[in-house]
Amino acid sequence: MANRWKNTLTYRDVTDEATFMNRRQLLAAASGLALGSIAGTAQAEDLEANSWEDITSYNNYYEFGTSKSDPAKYAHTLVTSPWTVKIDGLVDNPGDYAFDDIMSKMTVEERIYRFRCVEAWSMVVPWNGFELADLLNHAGVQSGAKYVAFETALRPDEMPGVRYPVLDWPYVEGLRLDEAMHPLTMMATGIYGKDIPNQNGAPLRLVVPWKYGFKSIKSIVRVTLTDTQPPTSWNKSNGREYGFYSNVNPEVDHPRWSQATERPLGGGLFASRQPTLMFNGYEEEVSNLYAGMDLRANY
Ligand SMILES: Nc1nc2c(c(=O)[nH]1)N[C@H]1C(S)=C(S)[C@@H](COP(=O)(O)O)O[C@H]1N2
Ligand SMILES: [Mo]
Repeated sequence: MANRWKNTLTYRDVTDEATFMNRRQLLAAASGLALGSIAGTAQAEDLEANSWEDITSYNNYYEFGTSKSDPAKYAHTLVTSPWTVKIDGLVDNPGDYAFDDIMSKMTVEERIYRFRCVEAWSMVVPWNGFELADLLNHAGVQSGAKYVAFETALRPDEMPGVRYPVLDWPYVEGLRLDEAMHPLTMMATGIYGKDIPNQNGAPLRLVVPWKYGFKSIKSIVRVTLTDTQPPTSWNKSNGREYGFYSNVNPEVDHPRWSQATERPLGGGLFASRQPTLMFNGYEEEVSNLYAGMDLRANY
């Protein structure tokens, strides 16, 4: 079923948050379908998205500082246009891809996903973007490729946070090829039908909804297909606490805190915590990727 993951709404249908909600309700009523429609379990619950304000004012983007309010304050200095993504390694068509050219070839759709940070807060985001698989297929993945490595821009003049050695810059991440090709895995370029704000990773960032948020690397300038597992920033920084896989798992605690529950953003100071779901609620879609794997050893 080729279209199972596609939503009928694109960012072009959406002008603002209010219209978005109305369109969504209208279309749901008209089609008799729940329009979280994209991702199986998400659809069943008809997820309620967090507000634009929540999503764009409480961020992790350490290149702009380590407090949650820093990215919204400082990320405006990042120049995101023009933007080029180098795609290299084990691909048929390596090269420097202009962001605008990528966008002209990709199908932008909307995906309402749960997003769970390893720090145990969570939100629901209506992303706009395209499937990473489409971009990788466009570049032509060679048969020897087993992993995909990602790299964030490193621009000291535009990123005040990289003066501090909090992480080994540039921020890097990686996925196994089958994870990268999974239809839930997307490159996000918008939120609520608007261009993705700098603090959320403009002009394009990865979104892997069943993994802890730090896997979803922002402002990507390089995508490399490799045959070996690539290094990842948080694993390099503290390998005991942050593994390569980092699948959301309520049964495997972080060494310093429980992962069994989470604090939904926007609920206010006294909002109750909610239980964290296996693979962040995407178990049905992704558990087959890890069949037979010890998820405690491969944290
Ligand atoms: N380049 C880069 N990407 C990053 C981070 C970062 O510090 N730098 N933080 C990660 C973490 S820990 C999380 S939870 C998410 C936060 O995304 P958001 O700010 O859009 O909610 O981005 C991830 N991607
Ligand atoms: Mo995070």
